Formats: sequence, C-alpha cells, structure tokens
Amino acid sequence: MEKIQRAWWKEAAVYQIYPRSFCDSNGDGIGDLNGILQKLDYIQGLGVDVLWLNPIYDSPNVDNGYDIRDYRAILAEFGTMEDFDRLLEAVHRRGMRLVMDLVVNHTSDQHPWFLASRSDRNGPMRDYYIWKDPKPDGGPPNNWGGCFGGPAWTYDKDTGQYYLHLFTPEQPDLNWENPAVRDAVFDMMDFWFQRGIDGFRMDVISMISKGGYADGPLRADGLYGDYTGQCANGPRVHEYLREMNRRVLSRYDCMTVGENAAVTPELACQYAGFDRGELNMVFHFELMDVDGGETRRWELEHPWKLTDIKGVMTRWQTLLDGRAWNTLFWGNHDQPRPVSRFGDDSTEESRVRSAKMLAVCLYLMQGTPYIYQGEELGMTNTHFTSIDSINDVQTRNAYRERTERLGVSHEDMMGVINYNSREHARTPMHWTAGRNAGFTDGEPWIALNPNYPYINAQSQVDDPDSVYHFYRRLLAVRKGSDTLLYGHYRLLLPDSEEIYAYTRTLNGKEILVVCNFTGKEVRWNLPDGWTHGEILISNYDGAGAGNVLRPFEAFALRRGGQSET
Ligand code: TEU
Ligand code: CA
Repeated sequence: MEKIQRAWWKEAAVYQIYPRSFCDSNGDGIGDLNGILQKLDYIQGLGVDVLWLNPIYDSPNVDNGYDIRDYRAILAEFGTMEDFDRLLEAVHRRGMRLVMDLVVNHTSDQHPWFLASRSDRNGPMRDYYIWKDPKPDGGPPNNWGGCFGGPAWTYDKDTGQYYLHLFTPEQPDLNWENPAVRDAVFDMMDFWFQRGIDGFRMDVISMISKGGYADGPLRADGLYGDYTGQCANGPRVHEYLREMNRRVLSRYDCMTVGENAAVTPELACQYAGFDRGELNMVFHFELMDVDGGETRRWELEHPWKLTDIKGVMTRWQTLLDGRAWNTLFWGNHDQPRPVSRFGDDSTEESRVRSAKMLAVCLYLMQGTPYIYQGEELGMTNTHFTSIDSINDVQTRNAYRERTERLGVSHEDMMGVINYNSREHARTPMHWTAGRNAGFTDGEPWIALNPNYPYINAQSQVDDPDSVYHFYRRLLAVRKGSDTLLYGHYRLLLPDSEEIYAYTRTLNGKEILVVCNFTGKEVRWNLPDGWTHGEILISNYDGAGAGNVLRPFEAFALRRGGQSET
C-alpha cells in the first residue's frame, strides 16, 4: 500500500473573493467585509473550505489594494478591524478558514516607510527601498519597463536618485536585502496570525530577491527591457522564504501559496517541495499563458490549442507528483473569465455545458482547486466600448502606451481588452436578477455585466441543473475520494485536439476523466475495461457509454466493481 501524506490544505478547495466586487452591505457601491459576512451561507453551501481575500488593507487604491499604505489597518471602505474579527470568527465557526493576501514585494508610495525613505538620502529608512544613481546622462539606471507600462524607475529630484518599481510608480519595491525590512515584514505577518488568520497568498513572491541591475533584453513591444531574468527567482529568494518559514510560518498551522511569476515545475519543487520548509504551493503562469495571455497579453491574436493545455498540465501533474503540491485554477482577479476564454459563452446551452466541463477537467486533477467568485455561476466576460469606463490601471496604461506609442488603433486595442483585460473578473458578483444584481443598493463602483438577469446566484441556487450545483457536487465527489485527492495522473489520447482524457490511480483504484472541449459531437471509444464503470459525475444525463461524446460533455467514471473504501 502506498502511504498517503495527508494535509488539510491538500484536501481543501479555496474560494477567492475580490472584496470590492463581492457584496456591498451599506449602499456606497463598494463591496465590504460585512457583505462577505452576509454571504457565508452561500459560500459554505458550495462546499469550499478556505476563503482567500484579495487585499483588504488600508490603501490609496492605485492598484485596488495591491499598493498598501498600512499593513495593520483595514481599508475604511471595507470596514473596521472589528468587522474583520467578526468575519474571521464567523468563518471559523463554520469550520472554514481564511487566507489573506500578503503583498510584500512592494508597498504604496504613501506607506510611512516610503515617505521616510524618500525624504532623506542618509536617513535610517533609505535602504528599505531600492534607490540607484542616475546614469551619467541623467537617465534611469537601466532599461527596465514596469509591468503596468512606463519605465520601472522613477526619479526623485529632491534626493537625486531613482527608485525601483516593478509595477506602477506608486508601488515602490521593498529592499529585501535589508534585514530590517525582513524583520518588519515577519512581524506584520505575526500580527495577522495572532489575530487568527489561517495563511497567506503571497503576491509576486518570486520577485523579492533581485539578482542584478543590468539592462534586460528588449521586450516584444520594443519599448523597454525585461526585468524578469534578474528579478524572478533571484539568488536569495529561497533563503528569504526559509527564514520566513522558520521565524513565522512554522509556528502556525497555516497554508501558504506563492504567486510565482516565471516558475517552472522544477523550481516549484524548490519553492513548495514537501521537505523544503518554504511554501505549501505556488501559482504558476503556464496555463494562463497557453493563449499568450500573460507574455503577449496585449497582442491582437490569442489562439490556443488543447494539446498545449495538456502539455502544461501534464508536465505539472507529473513532475510535482510526490514532491510538491499543485494549485488548480482557470482564472483569478487578474484574468478574463474562463468560460469566455476556454469554454463557449455564445449560447446559454454552451455556456452552462462548457463551464461544467472546464471544472471537471481541472478540479479532478491532483492539487488544490481555487475558484474565483462568480466562476461557480459560469459568469462571463463583459463588453467594453470605451477605455474611460475601465478602472484597472494595467489595462488603462496598456491602452495609452500602445495607442500613443505603438500606433495600435482604438478598435484593435478594445478588441484585445474585450478578450483579455483583468477588468472582466472585477465586475460585481451577480446575486439576484434585481437591481444591480443585488450587489449594491447604491451606485456600483464599476459597471455590472448586463447579463445578470439570467446569470445569478439566486436562480442557480434554486436550480439543481445549474453550474453552481454542479460545482457543489463536483467538490463533494473530489473530497470523497482519496483517488481523486491523492492519486497519480496519467494522460490518455495525448494528440487529440478535441478530447482531454486522463486517469487518476491510487493503490489499485482507478478513475477516468473525459472531457470534450468542442461544441460538436466527437467520436471516441471508452478504453478497455471501463464499460461497467460507475459515473461519479457528468454534465449530461446518463453519460459515458456510447461511442460519441456530446458537445462539451464531461464525466468521471470509477472502474467497474471498485469503491472508495
Ligand atoms: O500580479 C502579479 C503579476 O504578475 C501581474 O503582472 C499579473 O500577471 C498581471 O495582472 C497580468 O498581466 C499580482 C496581483 O495579482 C495583481 O493584481 C497586482 O496588480 C500585482 O501583483 C501587483 O501587486
Ligand atoms: Ca460598502
């Protein structure tokens, strides 16, 4: 018998909440902590175990909370520390856990550390951030461009130096080489663990150790150099994470997930290896990049192939097995809506069918599922006609840079924004068919997707055939099966551009997962030995037997005569 290394965070499913867009309890148009509190029954009903909240700390909101002004205070729009404690208590009372976003690659430029740092070249906090002298010609220290447009360096004329910001100028990078910075961060993490939280999702944590400051290779847009080679997976990143683990994480029964840009499966086994004393798991970007959605985000064409998805997932499933733990996600607050991107939202029938199919395909693999709010309803991309209606700083900056400096037309740019902007994920959650989808009694901070009258939680909770109920059943099936939780993954039909099929195997037990990624009927044959299998879940009635898969058909089958116990 193969021994299973159990952990609660391996068996859990995570529900990601973007608090600003989840539920507004006081009519100011902005989602808040009391709004989340009101929806805990709904969340628990889905069968998830962990809530991950995007940043709720005090922030000037240049990047919706990813620019933190005070790590120990709640953003006033979201509520108070008392509201937070009440929410945490209610989550725990329900047997669920709560994970916070940890944003410590950078702070807001309004953080007292940065105000002090920028005020005095010789002051004690100067080295909290990364300051460099200008080049002899007065220009920035190197050619790096920021992830959200413009150069990665901003000049401070009072002190005559440039500071580094991998994102916007309002998000200066902390200098992790300074032990005082690490002390301050670890202290702050401890503050939240003492309040009772259950873990952290760590924003761009693979970037905290900078390896050098030479010019980078020119990016595809030709405007700036790419910093990834020197900033991602830098020389001291594992040392820092081990120190964090030793000093903070190891003292709590917590879960951690790093957001690791430019991580490979090999590197993931270092960041999240079972014996490494760093993190529990990492988010990689390879699935989000099968259509060029990350590395070529604003290019006009974004075709993808099923064999590329299989290639990515199979490598991660195989190389991490027994060594580290996978995260499973089709989207998050930085991505367009998965059913619009990888499924088919063109008709109601295909939307529902393909949303369910995508869930079967991914969440029955080995790893912890992360479900982004609204995905369980099959929420779709919306439609933007003007850049002025868009709030997201990345999208706005990209629009400006590409129309003004690269000559891209308004129509082309809106076309790619309508495919790929992170704004699609940030439209408010659909609760009801009523005014503002029940998100707010006031004026929503961001326009709703107009399809809420027919895609909303209320109607789906009442409908056993809904995407919501399908997610609920799927998570229950996963949780009830050690084979699905811990089994080994093996890909079938590697060359098919239509069918994704794989097995999960553990101690002689076997489950087959089959998904038709197309909106057409596809001929296929059940592999030998599966004809008397038991259907664990299916998005059609009575599926699986014939030699045709119906449009977006998906099911999981347990080998005949086997049971879980
Ligand atoms: O995102 C990090 C990141 O790599 C982003 O560049 C992401 O890939 C981008 O949105 C898509 O091109 C994290 C957060 O998830 C994001 O919301 C923040 O804006 C960013 O860090 C800065 O804190
Ligand atoms: Ca509010």
